Amino acid sequence: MSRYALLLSFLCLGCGEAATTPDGGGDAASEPAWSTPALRGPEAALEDENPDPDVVEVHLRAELIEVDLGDGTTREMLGYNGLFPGPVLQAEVGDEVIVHFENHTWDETTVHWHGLRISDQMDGSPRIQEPVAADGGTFTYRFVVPEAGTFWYHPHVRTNEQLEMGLVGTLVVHDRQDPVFDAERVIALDDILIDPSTDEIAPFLAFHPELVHGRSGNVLLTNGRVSPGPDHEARPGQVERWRIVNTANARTMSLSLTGASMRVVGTDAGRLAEPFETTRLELPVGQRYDLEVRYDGPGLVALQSHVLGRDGAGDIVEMAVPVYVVDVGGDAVEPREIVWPELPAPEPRTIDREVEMSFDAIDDPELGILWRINGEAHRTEPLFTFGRGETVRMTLRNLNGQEHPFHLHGQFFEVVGRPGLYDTVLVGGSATVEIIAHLDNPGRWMAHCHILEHAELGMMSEIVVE
Ligand SMILES: [Cu+2]
Repeated sequence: MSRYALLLSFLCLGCGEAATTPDGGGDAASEPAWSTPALRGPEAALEDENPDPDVVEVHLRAELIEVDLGDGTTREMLGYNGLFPGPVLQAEVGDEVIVHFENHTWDETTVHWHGLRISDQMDGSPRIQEPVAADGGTFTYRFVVPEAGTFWYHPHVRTNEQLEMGLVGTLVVHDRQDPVFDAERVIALDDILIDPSTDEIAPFLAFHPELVHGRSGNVLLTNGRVSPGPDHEARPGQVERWRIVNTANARTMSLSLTGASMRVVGTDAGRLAEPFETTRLELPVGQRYDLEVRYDGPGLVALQSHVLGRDGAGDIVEMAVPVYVVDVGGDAVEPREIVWPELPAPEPRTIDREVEMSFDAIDDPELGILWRINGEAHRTEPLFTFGRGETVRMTLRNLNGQEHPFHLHGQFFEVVGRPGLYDTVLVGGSATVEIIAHLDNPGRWMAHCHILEHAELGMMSEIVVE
């Protein structure tokens, strides 16, 4: 099936069904008492079992679950603690987090804490951690969360399958210094590929386009549900913080907001020193943005995803599909300024070393399509070894036309020409992107494409920070 046919069927799925999407949060009694208002988003119901205020201790269980994506069909998927997406794990900067993980699926797995600069022993890399055995294996993850921001968690074994099947969750690290908003919302954007002939999740790596472009779903999901209606509410004058995560296998989300003004206040590594306004956000898989959304007046506010589809005349056009809708109404509240505390100026860094990574593919006569970094697929030896604290300019060269969201575990980097720090950056087709990595966290760190099919087919490497 062509990409456009897939999108067409997604559009039909999205508009034909009357989806009801519960707001996840909102029940004040079930939510932890954070300094910020209760988080509204996918099932913010992960109970902290430890009375120590500086320790967050939880149980996380990967298991087979029945899921209604909001299209009226129940499918067998995987979930954490019975949920797809999994529960929001919340902590504060400096907290110790203890996760008692149990694997009740049929496949071995790990949990990777995407974006956290923690020990490589706790990073979920199957090159370091023996994967947790199927059918009852356990592992305790234990780490201190070093900085505030919007992060997420997912497996790192057969990730293209396990994540698409439902093993994904978000992780919010709060900072008590941050201003208080009228609400915080976690918005996890995803897509899923449903085989129209079976109405089940389509087989993996079975079709050529999936090997080449990664797996593009035919159903857009927001917090695990299709086509959410205006089932979130707010009042004119209110200001909210939206934490947006792209958890798809491959699809870069192109986003806009109608009915309200937004400014970007945070990137992968947490808040920005200088927030900026924009009308369109490109959000590759793996990456996050924090938005400050201000409701200037009553009406519907919609976060829209721009996708290609066919119009009534059969022409391919870009369509803006609402993926998160807030109904703003009722009495207006007094407009107010959101004041962020001053961020300390970052230490100036000088570049210690320059390296290059090139991305390409070959069609191997025996193995088929292989995606490569510096001419090698499935590299097992470290690509580079650096000293702790080094600042390294990495030139990421894409030698083919398909895009690659490059992700480096355990570190943050600057993207030249852009504000903020990141752990994931989109390298467009035949494009070159320069990043300046701050290699402050020692360990062996995976460096790979976050299009999960590309990673599975070889675009996976490792660097060492001594
Ligand atoms: Cu890629």
